[in-house]
Amino acid sequence: MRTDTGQVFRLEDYRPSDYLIPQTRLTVRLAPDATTVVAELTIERRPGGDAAPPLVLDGDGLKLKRIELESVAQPAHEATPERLVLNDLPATDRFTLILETELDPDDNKALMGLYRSNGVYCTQCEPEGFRRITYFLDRPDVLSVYHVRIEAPHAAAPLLLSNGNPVASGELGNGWHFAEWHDPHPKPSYLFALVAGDLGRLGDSFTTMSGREVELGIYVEHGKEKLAAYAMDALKRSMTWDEEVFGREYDLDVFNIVAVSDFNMGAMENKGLNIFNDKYVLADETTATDTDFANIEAIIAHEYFHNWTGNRITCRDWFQLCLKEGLTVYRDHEFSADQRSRGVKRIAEVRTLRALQFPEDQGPLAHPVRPRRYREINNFYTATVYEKGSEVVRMLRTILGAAMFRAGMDLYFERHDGQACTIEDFLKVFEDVSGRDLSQFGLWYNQSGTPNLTIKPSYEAGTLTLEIEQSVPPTPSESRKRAMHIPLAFGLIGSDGKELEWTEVEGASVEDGVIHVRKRSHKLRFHGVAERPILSLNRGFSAPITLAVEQKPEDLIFLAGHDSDPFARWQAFNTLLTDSLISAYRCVRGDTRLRFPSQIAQLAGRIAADASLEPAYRALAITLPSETDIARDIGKDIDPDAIFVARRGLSDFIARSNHEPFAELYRELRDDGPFSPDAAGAGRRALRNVVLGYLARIEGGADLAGTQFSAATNMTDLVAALGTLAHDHAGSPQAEAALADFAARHGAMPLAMDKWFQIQATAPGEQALDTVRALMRHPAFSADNPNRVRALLGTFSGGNQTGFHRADGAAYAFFAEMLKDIDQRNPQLSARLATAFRSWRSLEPVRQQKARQALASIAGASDVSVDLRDIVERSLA
Ligand code: 0A1
Ligand code: ZN
Repeated sequence: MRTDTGQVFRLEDYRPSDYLIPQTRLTVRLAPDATTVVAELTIERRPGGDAAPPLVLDGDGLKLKRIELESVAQPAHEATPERLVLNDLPATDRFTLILETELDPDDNKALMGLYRSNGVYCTQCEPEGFRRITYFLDRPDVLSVYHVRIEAPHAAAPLLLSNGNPVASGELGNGWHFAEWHDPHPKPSYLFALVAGDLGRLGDSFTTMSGREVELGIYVEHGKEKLAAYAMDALKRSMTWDEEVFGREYDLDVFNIVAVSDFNMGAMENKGLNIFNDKYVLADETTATDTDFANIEAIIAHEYFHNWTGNRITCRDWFQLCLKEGLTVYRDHEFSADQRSRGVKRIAEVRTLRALQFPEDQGPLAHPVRPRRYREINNFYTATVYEKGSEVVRMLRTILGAAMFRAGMDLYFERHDGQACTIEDFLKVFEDVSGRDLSQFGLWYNQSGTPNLTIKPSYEAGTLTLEIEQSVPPTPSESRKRAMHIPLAFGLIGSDGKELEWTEVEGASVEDGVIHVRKRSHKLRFHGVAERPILSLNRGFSAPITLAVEQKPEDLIFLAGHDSDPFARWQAFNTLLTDSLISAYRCVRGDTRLRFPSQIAQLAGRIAADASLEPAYRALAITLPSETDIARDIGKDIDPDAIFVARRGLSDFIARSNHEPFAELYRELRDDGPFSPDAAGAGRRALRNVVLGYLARIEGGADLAGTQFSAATNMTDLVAALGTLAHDHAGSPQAEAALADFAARHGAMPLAMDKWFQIQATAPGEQALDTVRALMRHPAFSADNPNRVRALLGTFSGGNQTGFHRADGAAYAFFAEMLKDIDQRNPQLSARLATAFRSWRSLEPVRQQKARQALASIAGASDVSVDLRDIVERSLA
């Protein structure tokens, strides 16, 4: 484990490497605890570089067994596990360096570099894992053509895969065999991959737009091939979509995906050989929920889309991570929107952004979409880089319009194919095609914090005035902010629900339904507006900001029923719900009786039953803001127990007020037909299960959920029923029976058991801590497997407000101990889990104090990884 060296990396310190490695030949001889890697590197001096600089290659925990420089064995060198330095280099511009290293894949629990998962050898090299395999210029701007030879015993590893196209294979005697792969596309080391093992295969093929045949393979544990069918279908749809929407064709003869069960993230876009967390490949209706299906579709697409945005055009340095990630998330969002319902997808995206990115931007871990400094790059695979990064690309499209955006993307691919680029390169193509100056817009990449717009409307004699003030709150190391370019999509709605026109506008540029806010304050005047309009603002969530507008409840109710923009319509009702939850919270804290406006319950009932709306939309609309959403909107001095009481109060109120119609709807939505994971089927199940959640709060609810649990023929309905029982009827005979039954049925399927862990870890109340402690001893749990750890500890800390934030601080102390333990083996995992503390300063004082103590206990420990220390120290700063 690497502990802190105190080193900070800064964007302004970037300089190109002195050397290049145009060719890399690897021979990997696999053995569980003694794999040898022979790297034959063709090294060149960078043209125009310094005279004779030393060659300094990166390593991480490496053991050098042999070194040869231009056929000279043992040339003068200095090798440590972290570095290989050669001072005396041949005078020629190009020379060959041969290095042999020895690795212990079985001992690799950090899951970076070469490791074994369930007996399968696999690699993870992004961002800096290649240096755990061989010494290299392990940085994304060093592109190399790879030729890889893998040797392994046939019995243990009949399958030998790497990047590119297969070029040779054969037997070696003694039961060993080999395969060779050649990837003609120069790539950075982080995209290298190797897989070897005994796996089943689901095969297919795809004919590209220019008529080339591509062989597709998805590799999974034997016997699970059928569970990869949905992923394969999603892959083919992604390939077609990228051709149709972005004109991008696949560029190798094969495209392989391998599912492994131990993986730190979702998946990895290695060239021609994507490696996936099996959670995002394996699915059928009995093992996966509708959310799982949607995630699989999105992540398969995301990794595939990286082939152009990430692989063909990569990042110059890791500060530019958003160049590939934000853009690729934008592309996968658009793909899912086209495959499913655009309006519903947008609402779901915004909910995720608010749940994950807003707290980051509003807390101690805030950083710009393109950070300027880091201690540990692994800690910057964040919602800000990914999700806000995607929002920035979306705003660019809003500002330029669809056609200009596409022209810019075309130029990007044409101009930068084969290069390692920066955000400046990306913005420049759009400036060049449009002739616009995007320098103010570029602040979205460089300035952290969630901008806020305060809007004061007034109407008089045909003129609507909007006074708009923008502010960006101070964030760590950025106290003063500049005014941003915020594209605010809007509509003016008349009393008949139709859009109102205006004759003239002054005070800011307004184009195609978008106000371009560029200054700290604007006074906009719309003339010729026939009546006082109802304002629909930030339509489609055109900018990732917070809005403060005083809107009357009647206006919100009107918008919730009439806005033609599905996001704004959803937002209107969500604002009503949030407002009444916050008032209820204040009542709980002030010890006064809870009261809810009856209009809210009526409106919920009306939306739920409105057959003109998609079921998936209705489900989202009547889902109450989560406890974390409410906490975020309250902002400070948070008491999670009071939030829980308030939320439960509103839920009960809506349920009681709509008992009959909800029961009727629940019956109507029963799905008797064959299962389909498509958006329509998923939408119906979503609505029915939200309604179940309400009905479960009324008398007979446990029986209703118990009946659904017994009758369920798919995982979505099964976990919805189990969740309802375990959360709303904890300890009841129905809940106990269902939990036992689920474990008996799914005990052998770890991904299904994750749902069982998750549900119990998120059961509200203080006792959850004891439950989690006990479940850590369950045979299906493993503290080394990231999926298990996230299912139990991740959902407990991130999804159980009353359990994790119990007032005595016991859960914080427990969690800190768990983090220190996990950190010994997997620093990336411990660091990511530790972000659960990121909003600790917004808690009420007693909990704040306990959370600080827990963080301090980690900071004070001596053997903490650089990853975990970085998160903890930034959280405490
Ligand atoms: N590039 C991947 C994300 C990823 C990052 C790091 C990993 O290992 C620690 C794995 C995957 C993506 O965006 O999908
Ligand atoms: Zn990605």
